[in-house]
Order: sequence, then C-alpha cells, then structure tokens
Amino acid sequence: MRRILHIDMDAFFAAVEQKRNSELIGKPLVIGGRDPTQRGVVSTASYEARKFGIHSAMPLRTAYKLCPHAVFLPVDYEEYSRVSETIKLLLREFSPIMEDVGIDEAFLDISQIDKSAEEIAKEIKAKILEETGLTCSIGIAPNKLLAKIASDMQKPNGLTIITEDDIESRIWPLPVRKLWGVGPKTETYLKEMSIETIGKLAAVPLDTLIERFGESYGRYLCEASKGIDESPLVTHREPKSTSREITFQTDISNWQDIARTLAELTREVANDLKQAGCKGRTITVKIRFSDFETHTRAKTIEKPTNSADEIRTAAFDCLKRFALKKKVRLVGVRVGGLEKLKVYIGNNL
Ligand code: TTP
Ligand code: MG
Repeated sequence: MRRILHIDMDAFFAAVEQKRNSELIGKPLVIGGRDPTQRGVVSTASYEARKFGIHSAMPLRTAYKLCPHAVFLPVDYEEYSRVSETIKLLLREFSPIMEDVGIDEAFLDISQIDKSAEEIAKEIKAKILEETGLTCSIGIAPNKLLAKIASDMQKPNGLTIITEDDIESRIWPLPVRKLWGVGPKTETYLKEMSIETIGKLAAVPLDTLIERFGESYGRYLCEASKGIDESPLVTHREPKSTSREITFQTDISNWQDIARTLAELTREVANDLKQAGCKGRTITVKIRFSDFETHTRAKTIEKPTNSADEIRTAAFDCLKRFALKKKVRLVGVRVGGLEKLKVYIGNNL
C-alpha cells in the first residue's frame, strides 16, 4: 500500500506577507495590487478577507467593493518563490520522492519510511512552521488523487487522513469539481447528465463515460470517481517554456510603447533562461486587445538561444506581423522548445 502526502500552504502569498509584517496578522489582506481601483485580479486573500467573499481570480475592484477596509498589496513573486524553495528543500529531507506541483504545494511519497504517516505529517508541519513561520494543510492517502482532495478538507492548518474505506462516506458526497482534472466545462457536461457528486459519477457505467468524454478521459473519470489512481510522483520535470507578460494600467495604442515593453519583457525572459540554465528556439509574442481578443505570432530560429538581443530580434519580427488596429491591453513573450545547458564544473572546459 502506497502512502502519499499532499502538502498545500494556507493562503500562501497572504501568509508570507503577514509573516514579514506582523501588523497584517488578523486583518483582511488581498494580494494582487496596491491600488484596488486599478486594473488587476486577486492572487489570493487572507482567510479574514475570504469572509467577505473575496477569492482568487476576482477583479481587484470587486474585492474592494466587498471589503473597502482590506489591506491591498502587490504580488512579490520573488519573495514567495524564495519561501517556496525553503519548503521544497525541507520536504526533500523527509523523502527524496517529492513532486513539486506548484509554488505552494507538493506531493511526498513516504511509503518506504518506517514511521506512521500521521507522525511524519506532524513533523513536517512543525518543521515548516519553525523554518518559515507558516502553516500548511496536509492530506494523507494511498494515492495522489485522494491526498490532494484530503489536504483541502480541513483548511487552514489541517491534517486529514483518507483511506480506501473512506471513499464511499467522505469522497462520494463531494462535488465532481473536487476531482483533479475536472474543470468548469466537464462540470457543466456532468450537470447536464444530472451528475453532481463524485458518488453519482462512480455509478455511471464506463461505456457511457467513454461515449461522452472519449476513451482516455472517460476511463480516467471512471477510475478517479472510485478513488483509483496509480500515477507515480514526477520527481523531475524539465520546463518546456518560459514566459513573461504584462497588463497595461490603461490600454495603449502607441506602437513605440508596445515595442519598448516588448524589449523589456525579452530582457526579463532572457534572464529567466540564463538563471534556469536553458536555451530555447521558439519565440512567441502574445497580444491581448482591449476587447480581450488574444493573438499570438511565433518564430522559430535555427539555434537555441538565451541572448536578449536574439530573442528581441525574433520578438520584433513577430510584432511586425500583428495588425495593431485596436488598443492593446496585454503584451507577452514566451520562449519555448527549451534545452537544458550542460553544466561544467571547474574551468568550463
Ligand atoms: P492556492 O493554494 O490555491 O491558494 P492559497 O494558498 O492562497 O489558499 P489555500 O489556503 O486555500 O490553499 O494557491 C497558492 C498561491 O497561488 C496563492 O497564495 C496565490 C497564487 N494564486 C494565484 O496567483 N492565482 C490564483 O488564481 C490562485 C488559485 C492562486
Ligand atoms: Mg495553498
């Protein structure tokens, strides 16, 4: 029997801010921008702010209407990444089989460790609190699918154990959206079939699901609804692309401003690539117009690069191929087809 933990930090960006400024503790706090009358979306909100109905991906202006006295702060991605790194390093000390899922979550396979899962989870919580001052929620289960559902069951600062015997009583009553891989579209399709809970989904014959959702996704839904998930942890993942984008405070139409922004973004992407020790060949420019229509243009160059100059030249070739007839809301640049550079230790021979 496998033993998998899913660790997810509580109100991560907000908690990091509250940790470095104790005046923010206990207050409704919204991360996403300093001025909530400006354009932007909520990245996350403290649990105090969530009581007002504020949640991730909500426009800042809506959050401001719901709770005008909340503190609004911009996203300090670098700081959150640093804290995230600390947490991931610490998790790897508990077990080398760690899957890094996102900035504030990870899976840990502790099957080989000679200690109870609950004991290990408690030690992890204590260690994270000691090193970062932050709390997390942990789910313990026989697989990734159930561990992820479990970590979400008693947030914040929760510790939830789900065994195969709990599937019927604790997983089946949950809405289908709680299953990894079920998004709003599938949710709507399932609703049309009067399937709202995971239990109802589990009662649908495999053939019906395959007919509706295709062979592989249909099969996935059938197994997931029964709590079956054999997928191993992915302990090493190469990045396929890296990108940077920016949304303007007010939509712009001046070509020079767009070009200047694009040049800055290419510098940033080149830096990201250098830091990651990568080079890429496909440069893509994305433009979102004021009516949210979004277009991309890509160029593949002969040799992989991480040079800001080469990326900028390719990005400008892409930019020339856009019809800039409407005002521009967002500009982005992506470098894909990444290759890891060989690292030579010593004198670079
Ligand atoms: P989550 O783990 O989804 O949220 P959370 O950690 O803030 O809160 P919870 O206690 O419910 O786990 O996401 C982790 C971080 O990722 C979050 O702090 C901010 C960021 N994020 C966004 O920037 N945009 C989003 O839409 C979401 C969902 C998260
Ligand atoms: Mg979280």
